[in-house]
Amino acid sequence: MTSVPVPRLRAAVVGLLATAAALGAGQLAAGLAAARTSPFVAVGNAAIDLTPGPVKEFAIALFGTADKTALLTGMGIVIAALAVAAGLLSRWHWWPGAAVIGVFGLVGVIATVSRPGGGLVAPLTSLVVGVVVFRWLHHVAGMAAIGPGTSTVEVDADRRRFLVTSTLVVLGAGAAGIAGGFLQRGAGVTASQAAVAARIPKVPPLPIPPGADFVASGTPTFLTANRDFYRIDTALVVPQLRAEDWRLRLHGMVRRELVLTFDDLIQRGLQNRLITLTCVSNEVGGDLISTAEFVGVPVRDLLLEAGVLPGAQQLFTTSVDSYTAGTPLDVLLEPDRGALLAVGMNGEPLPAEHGFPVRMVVPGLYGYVSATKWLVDAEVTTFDRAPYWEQRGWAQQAPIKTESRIDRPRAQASVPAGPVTVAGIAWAQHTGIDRVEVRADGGPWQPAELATDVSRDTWRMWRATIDLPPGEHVVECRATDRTGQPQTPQRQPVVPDGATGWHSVGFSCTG
Ligand SMILES: Nc1nc2c(c(=O)[nH]1)N[C@H]1C(S)=C(S)[C@@H](COP(=O)(O)O)O[C@H]1N2
Ligand SMILES: [Mo]
Repeated sequence: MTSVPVPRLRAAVVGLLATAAALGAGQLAAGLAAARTSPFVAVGNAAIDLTPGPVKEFAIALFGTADKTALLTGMGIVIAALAVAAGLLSRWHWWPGAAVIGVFGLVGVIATVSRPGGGLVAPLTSLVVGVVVFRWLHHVAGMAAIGPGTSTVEVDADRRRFLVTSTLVVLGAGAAGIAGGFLQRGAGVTASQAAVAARIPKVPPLPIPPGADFVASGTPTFLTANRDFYRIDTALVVPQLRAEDWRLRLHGMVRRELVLTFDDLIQRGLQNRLITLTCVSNEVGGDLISTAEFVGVPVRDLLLEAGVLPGAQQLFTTSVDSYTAGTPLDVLLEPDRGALLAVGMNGEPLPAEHGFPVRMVVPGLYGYVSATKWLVDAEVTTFDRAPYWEQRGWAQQAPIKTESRIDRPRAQASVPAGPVTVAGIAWAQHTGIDRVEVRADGGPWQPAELATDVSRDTWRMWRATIDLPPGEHVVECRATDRTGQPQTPQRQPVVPDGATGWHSVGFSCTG
């Protein structure tokens, strides 16, 4: 206790540094305990889980795929503000600030313990370090009772002491945080991926016929490189799961429950499939769509091996970080659907971001009802059980809708008048694309040239040339699938089961 209050700036610094020390220590303890989540990340995940669906969609719409960065930044700001407040509350006594930090530490304990793989060690370390460092720094900050009569020598020595202590705390917290991050990342996944790469038999990759894309005219490449493949998930940090530690339990309404190791799984025989994956949150004209050659074990084979009991309706899959999805069993059991428990993507083991070591992929269904990454549990059950996004108002069944997108010209582009090349993609997974048409300025529709057909489960590129005079123009496109079903012009939002409408692009021609 000090007779003279700690100066405001110092008090704020005490709060900030004690909090930084708590977070750094928590990260290090999580790394040492091989926990899958640090307290900071666990609080972030809890925040995501507690956020109402509409707010989450708003955040995704606002920040796009940077939503996680936005959340972590937001959390950082809130935590820093609380830390400063804790410091300022403690200008006369150490305990109000320590209490704030303690309560916040308890929130961290609750959030971490309620996450799979969280553990108690890291958040408790955070709490204790936060309170102890606060008490200690507060003591150093208030050592010299600065008042009338304090000598300048004393003031100088005091200032130096506080500065040195603060610097030590900053360095310690930073080093602990960085070391903890390394320990968590180096949980052996890179080595495990190398081992998997050697164990995946070299199945000859499916040949992509020439002319499967119109890259020169502005479409994407037919296959999307793994690093460019769109990524959507609720995981704040990428789950680190080694193939050696992986187990899949296939259970529920089955005659015979299966528990498979990674080796058990791939011994059942791998198949290659070209699949275009699409996110239900893809807006008309959006880029949440990519194509890869997946290799894996047919889901149908595993279901037949386990023996699905009558009355079962969905396969309820769960990831190591508790994401859940429900896939209709009638789709998975179709003899030619080609749903896979994938272990590889474009000739490599799955990247960690895309579900290493095992994920599901189902041609023709949006990712949220089918493409569970870091898959560890599959329960054969009825539709009574609602998975993650269904609990938040999204549709239970979500076949991908026939859609098309214009990639060239880009919106607001300026191109020379005359013959203008319009190019893009169209998709109707598991049905296939039959026709794409384009028109300019509401004029007559004209057929586009289609790229070589590769598979009904993948996107199809198209291009057309339209003669345009100088001035402003709008082009539109529409696709028709192989059942003769045209893409609807009716605009629908992404909620609850995927956006529809024609994509249009405005640009200008210069004379
Ligand atoms: N574990 C887990 N799997 C998941 C998700 C998730 O949030 N967690 N999101 C799903 C959604 S909404 C989509 S669109 C696809 C995206 O897969 P990708 O990131 O490999 O493109 O993964 C699906 N699988
Ligand atoms: Mo998605």
